[in-house]
Amino acid sequence: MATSPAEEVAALREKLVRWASAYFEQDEPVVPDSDYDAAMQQLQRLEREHPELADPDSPSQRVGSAPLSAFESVVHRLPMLSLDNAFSAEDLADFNRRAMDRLGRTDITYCCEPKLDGVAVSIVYEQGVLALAATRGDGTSGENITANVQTIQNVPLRLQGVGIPPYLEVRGEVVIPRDAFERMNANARASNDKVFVNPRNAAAGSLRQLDSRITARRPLQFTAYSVGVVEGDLPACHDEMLKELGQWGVPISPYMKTADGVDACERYYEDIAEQRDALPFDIDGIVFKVNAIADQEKLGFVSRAPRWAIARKFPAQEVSTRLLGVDFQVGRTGAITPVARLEPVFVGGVTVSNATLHNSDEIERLAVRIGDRVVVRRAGDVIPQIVSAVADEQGDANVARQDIVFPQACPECGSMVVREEGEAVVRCAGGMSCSAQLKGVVRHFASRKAMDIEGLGDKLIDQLVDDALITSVADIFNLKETQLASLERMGDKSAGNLMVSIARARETTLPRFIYALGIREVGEATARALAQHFLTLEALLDASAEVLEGVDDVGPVVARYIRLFSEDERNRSVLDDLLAAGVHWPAVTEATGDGPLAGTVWVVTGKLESMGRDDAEQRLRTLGAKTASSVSSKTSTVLAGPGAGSKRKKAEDLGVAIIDESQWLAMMEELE
Ligand code: I6G
Repeated sequence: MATSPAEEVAALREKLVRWASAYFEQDEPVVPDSDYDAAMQQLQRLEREHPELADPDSPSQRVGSAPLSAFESVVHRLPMLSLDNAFSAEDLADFNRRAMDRLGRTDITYCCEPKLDGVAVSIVYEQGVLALAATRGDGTSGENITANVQTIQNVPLRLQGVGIPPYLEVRGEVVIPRDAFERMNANARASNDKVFVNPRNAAAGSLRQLDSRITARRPLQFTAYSVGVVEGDLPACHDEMLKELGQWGVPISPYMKTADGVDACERYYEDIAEQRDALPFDIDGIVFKVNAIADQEKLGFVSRAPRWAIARKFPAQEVSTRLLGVDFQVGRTGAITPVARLEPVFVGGVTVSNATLHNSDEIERLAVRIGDRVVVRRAGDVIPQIVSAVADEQGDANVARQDIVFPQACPECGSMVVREEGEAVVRCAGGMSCSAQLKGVVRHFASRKAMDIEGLGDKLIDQLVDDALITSVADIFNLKETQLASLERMGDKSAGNLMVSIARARETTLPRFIYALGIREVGEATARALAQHFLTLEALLDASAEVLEGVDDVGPVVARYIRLFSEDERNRSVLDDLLAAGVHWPAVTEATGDGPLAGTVWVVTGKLESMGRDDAEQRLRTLGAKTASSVSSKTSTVLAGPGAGSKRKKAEDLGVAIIDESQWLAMMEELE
C-alpha cells in the first residue's frame, strides 16, 4: 500500500525518536549509526520537499547544523543571579530566621530540590516554540547557544498543553548523567581521546561546541529550576509553577518537594544526602526556596542573590591532597593498575587515602609526579580518581618529587609484563603462577554473584593461596576442616561454617558457574545468555567463535575471550577437577516462557530495603519475568525504591506501571 509523504514523515519521526531514546537515555543503540543517519537524511529530504510538513518538534531539528564561527552575545532581560550558600544547619536556620523576620511570620513553606552540578542555561519559548537559549555568562549577558540546546533530547522544541505564556523564559541546569560520563571517558581512554575531568566540565565543553553536530552526540540532559522573564500568568507558588512547566513538557526534578519549616528542610537535606551516591547525577547541595511567589517578591534581592533562596552545600566531591606514592596492583586478569597513595582527605562524604590512576597513559596525560598536589574526585559509587595535578604548586619538603615509573616486571611474581596492541593496559604474563592473579580469580569465583561461598573472604583467600592450600579454584572443594581450623585467626566454629558454605556452593546454577569462571568480559548478563543459549557447559566450550557471536550480548571480542579460555588446557583441567569435586547444577532447559510473570519485562531501580536489586531481579526471573536495565516502551513494570531518578521519570513519561517495594513484596508473596 502506497503511503503519503505525511504518513512517511510521521513514521520516520516516530522511529527516530525511539532510536534516539535508546541511544541517549538507555545507552543501548537498537540500530547502527548508519541506519539512523540514513533515516534522518530521508526525513530531512521529505521535509525539504514538503515544507507544509515542517514541525519545530521534528527530530530533524535536533541533529545540529553547520558550525558557527563564534557565539553571539545575549543580554539577559533579567539578570541570572547566583545563590547564597549555607554550610551548616545553623546557617540554614539563620537564613530562615532572617526570612521570617522580614516577612513578619513564624513559619515558611519552602520548595526544596537537589542542586545539580552542571551548567546553568536560559531557554526562551515564544508562542510555545523554543526561540533562544543562552549560557548564564556573567549573569548579565551570556552566549547564544540555541543551536546546541536544540540538540538536547529532553528539551522540548515546542511546549504542549494549555495556558502556555506567549513569552516564557525557563532557567535550569544542563548535566551529563554519571553513568553516561563514565562511559564517555572509558571510550575516550580506550581510543586515546580527550578525557573529561568531571561531568560538569563535560557538559560545559559539550555546550561550548561551535559545531552543534558534536553537541548532538553528547548525552546532555536539562532540568528546569525556575523562570526568568514571563509574559503571561503562572501559579502563585514555586512548586506549582514548576509542576506547570512539567505539564508543558519541560523536564523538572523528580525530587522536588515542599517542606513546612526549617526542620522539615533539614530532614529533606539529610534524606537526599543519604541517597547522594545512588543518584544518577552529581549534586552539590540542596536549594531551598520560599515557596510563595508573593513572599519571594517581598523578600527581593541582595546584591547578586535572591533573599528567598539558599543552597545548603554538601561536602565537596573534588578536593586537593598530596600524592605520597604509587602502588601497582595486579588484578585477576593480570592487569596492572597504578593506585595512588594519598594524604588522607575528606571527599564526597568519606575519607579517601587511595585513588586509581587507571594506566600508564593516564599517568602521562595527567603529567603527575609523586609529591605533587592533586585533585581527587569521588562521586557516586565510582572509585576515587585523580582528575588533575595542581599547577604551579610549591611542593612539600617531606615528600620528594619523583617520576612515577611503571614496573618492567610483575610486582607480585616477577613475570614479564606485556601490553597488547591497541590496549592501554599492561598485564602480568604469569597466569595462575602469579599469586596476585590467583587470589583475584579465587575472590571472583567465591563472590556472591558467582559461587557465593560465604565466609571465604579476602584475607582468608590470601592466607590459603600464600600457604599453597589453594593453587586453583578447584582446590577450594578439597579443603579439609582440620586444615582450615589450624589457620591463624580461624577457630573450629568458623572452619565448620566455611565447610558448610563450601558444601552448599557445590550445588550451583549454570549461569553462576559460567560467570564464576571469570572469563574476560563475561559478566552476569552474558553468562545468563550463554547458559540459556548452549544449555550445557560442554556445548559452550565446544562452540566456535562464529556460533558464539550468534548469542545476544556476544560480539567478536567476547567470543575471542571465550575461545581463548576454552582452548587453554589448564582451564580444561581445572574444569575437570571442579566437576570431579562434585560441583553440579540442574539441567538448563530451553526458555519456555513458563511462570506467572512470563512475557513481562521488569526494571528494578532505586534502593530496596529488604534485598539488593540483583536478588529482586533473580526473584522476578524465577517467576518467568525478563529483567532489563533500562526503561523502554517494552517495559511492563518498574519496581522503584527511593532514589529511582531518571528511570522512574522515563516510566512516568511512557505510562509504564510503577510499584514500590511493599506492593511488590505483597505481589511476590501471592505469586510464589
Ligand atoms: O544555580 C541554581 C541551581 C539550582 C539556582 C537555582 C536552583 O534551584 C534549584 N535557583 C535559583 C533561583 C538560582 N540559581 C538563581
